[in-house]
Amino acid sequence: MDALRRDGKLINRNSNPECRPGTIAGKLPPPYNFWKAKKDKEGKVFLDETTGHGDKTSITLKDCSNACALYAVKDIKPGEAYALEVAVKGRGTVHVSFQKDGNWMRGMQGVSPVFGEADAEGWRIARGMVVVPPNADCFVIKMAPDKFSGVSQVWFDDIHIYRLW
Ligand SMILES: [Ca+2]
Repeated sequence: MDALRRDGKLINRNSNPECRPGTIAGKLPPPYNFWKAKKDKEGKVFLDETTGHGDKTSITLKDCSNACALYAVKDIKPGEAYALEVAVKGRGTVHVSFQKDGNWMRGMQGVSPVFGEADAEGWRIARGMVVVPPNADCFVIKMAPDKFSGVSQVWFDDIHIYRLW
């Protein structure tokens, strides 16, 4: 993927892959969003301006029992393929699910990216490929702590989506 990026053959779809701050301090900047269960009273999802993958900003989830950060990739067509890269620090998970007209497509196979080795600061790169199934018009990247790890905080950064074809 690095070679394709150098050659300019990858078209980045994300307007804010580095998670630069938005206009409201601490809130997730566009195009990011989050979901949190009502019973998850302790959990916090916010922009961390002290930690990042090569910079000082990332999305973090702290003390979350049932929450995830979200990035919806819209205006996609069936048959298109996308490469996905996310830097993850801590025991975080990355999943992709599809939508049609704003509704989740049930029974649709999600995509779980594969993680590389951790760097000196504990960041791992998750990489995956998404092929848009029939009828889907949006896919949503869900970033969350691994529920079974007991981890208290995870970070996500450098969220790249590249159109392959
Ligand atoms: Ca960053």
